[in-house]
Amino acid sequence: MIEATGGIYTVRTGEGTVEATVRGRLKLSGNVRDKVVIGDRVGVVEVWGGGRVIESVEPRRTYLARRAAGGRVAKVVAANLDRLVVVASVADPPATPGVIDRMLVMGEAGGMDACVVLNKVDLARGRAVAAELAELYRFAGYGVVRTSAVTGEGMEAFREVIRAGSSALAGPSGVGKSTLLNAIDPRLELRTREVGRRSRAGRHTTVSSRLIFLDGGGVVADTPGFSDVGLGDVSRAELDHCFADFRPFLGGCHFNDCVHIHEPGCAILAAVGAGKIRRARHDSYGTILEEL
Ligand SMILES: Nc1nc2c(ncn2[C@@H]2O[C@H](COP(=O)(O)OP(=O)(O)OP(=O)(O)O)[C@@H](O)[C@H]2O)c(=O)[nH]1
Ligand SMILES: [Mg+2]
Ligand SMILES: [Zn+2]
Repeated sequence: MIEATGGIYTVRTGEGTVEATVRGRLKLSGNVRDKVVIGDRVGVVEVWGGGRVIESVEPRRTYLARRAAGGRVAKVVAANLDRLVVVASVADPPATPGVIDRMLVMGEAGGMDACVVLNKVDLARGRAVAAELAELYRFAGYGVVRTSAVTGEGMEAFREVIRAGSSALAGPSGVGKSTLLNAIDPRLELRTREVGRRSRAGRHTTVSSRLIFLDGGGVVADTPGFSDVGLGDVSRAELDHCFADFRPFLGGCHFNDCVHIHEPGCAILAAVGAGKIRRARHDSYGTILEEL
């Protein structure tokens, strides 16, 4: 399913795209709990009198789940995407590791590959800030691309990331997600913020969800509401697995149920002490753990 607007679902089939509705009870399987989202593999049947109905949803290989601001339950907004591209800007607004880390967790929790794009390196001190952040995330094991949609720096590398398979872009409002996508496929004409204009918090221009098939290859999910980084359905017990740099050390703790905050014999704390895990990453882990 590639687009959902007001109860009408667009589905890609062997013979092109068709529109369908969901009526009655959906046959759900595996990890699919409630509804059909973009990226879902669905079964469509023709019904008497014409028209098509989605009747089943296949288990999801990956999912992107988020929680609305103040909401309690996580909502899956896209399925079966290969990667989450975490976009941050080095200034205007300035990136913070805390925000980047939360989004990386969001990607890891849903089984997606995660990588980091540091945009707006053209701004003052931009290259220095980007170099520091790039070092931090490469050390943690993530791919990092540094870009400027203004000068074109890094755009070829960004295109390479997007060209393979399917991606979702996540990142605070104003970091340049739409601008970056427009730069690699001008046909898209995604709305971007006008210069000098502040976005009003809580307002999103995108109301429908869709998968965009890019000119140069690659598929990108366009989903509303990604300026908010409420984590999805990550459990306390799985949080440590969502930090790529923790994984080599997991299982080495003295206590089986170690949460890696102050337990004796903790392999994660030992790795932090030995400089194998950066303290900033462990700080983010602690902050997120407290919230879950
Ligand atoms: N200096 C500079 N400005 C940029 C760059 N990329 C984007 N911008 C500007 O940043 C502002 C926000 O860009 P958008 O693409 O609308 O940001 P977004 O991430 O899509 O924001 P939301 O849709 O609100 O989530 C716009 O004014 C862009 O022109 C860049 O590389 N350098
Ligand atoms: Mg945008
Ligand atoms: Zn531990």
